[in-house]
Amino acid sequence: MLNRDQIMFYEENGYLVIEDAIAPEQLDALGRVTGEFIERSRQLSGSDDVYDLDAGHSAAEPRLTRIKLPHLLHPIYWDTLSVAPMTAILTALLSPNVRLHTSKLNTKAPGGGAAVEWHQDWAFYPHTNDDLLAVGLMLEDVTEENGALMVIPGSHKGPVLDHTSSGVFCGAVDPADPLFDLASAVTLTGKAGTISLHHVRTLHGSAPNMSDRARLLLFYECGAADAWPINGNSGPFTGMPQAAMWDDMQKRMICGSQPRAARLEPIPVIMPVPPAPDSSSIFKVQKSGGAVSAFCDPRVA
Ligand SMILES: O=C(O)CCC(=O)C(=O)O
Repeated sequence: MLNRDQIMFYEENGYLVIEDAIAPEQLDALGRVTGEFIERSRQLSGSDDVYDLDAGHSAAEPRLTRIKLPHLLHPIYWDTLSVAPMTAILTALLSPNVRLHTSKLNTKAPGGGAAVEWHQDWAFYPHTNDDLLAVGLMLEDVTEENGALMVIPGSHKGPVLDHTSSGVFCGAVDPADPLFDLASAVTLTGKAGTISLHHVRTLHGSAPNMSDRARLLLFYECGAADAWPINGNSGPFTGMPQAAMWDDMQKRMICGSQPRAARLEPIPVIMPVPPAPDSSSIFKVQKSGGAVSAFCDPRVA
């Protein structure tokens, strides 16, 4: 599925975009199931284990930032990930043994749906090596106007930037950080069915959705299975007893098997502590942690 040039592009730049990555019928089915989940959110007045609500959500006008862990909510989300061509792409970029770290469906609502401030996923969940990435499957067309994902090419080879505000982990970099080079950002747009891939250390963020169309991006965050999470990170295994963690790791295998050996690489690690007051989603971490917005920061021209 991936040719040598695509693999080299990913290794050099820390991201890649692939058009028509899934079959049109699969895309239609995903759209239908996702629409049903959004419909059900009308009954809610607060966020819960499934939905993260955006400001202004109501029964008349559902406004969500996220549907959490979709792979646990409906088989279609796991089935999309665990077959070719996804498996071929993941094994080409990561390892024959690939484990799902987490999934999320970011449903940026029309008319101002929340920005995701610039960050590195690595700042949230460092592992023993950094062969991890996020797949973003576009369920609708993504354009400059509806809050496309943006990345800083090559930043996966650079430092882990400071993700704190007033001494608390806020899950976002300060837009005024001299190590943050916003001018080199690239916007990842595409038709529905396109996927983007970004390395776990690649700096990325996205603006509010100022269009009249939802931006539905289904993220699968995956890694080489010999990348073991470092205790104290904010990943899915936090607080799990050892046996439950081992069991859960098997359930998350997309291809291959879970090795006992951890591969250690000499790479920068900064732990995401002390945690923000609300760690229930990146939106809540950034808000409650006091992140400075790159999208309306008066210090950034
Ligand atoms: O939805 C987006 O635009 C980015 C999401 C993201 O980076 C995250 O949830 O970690």
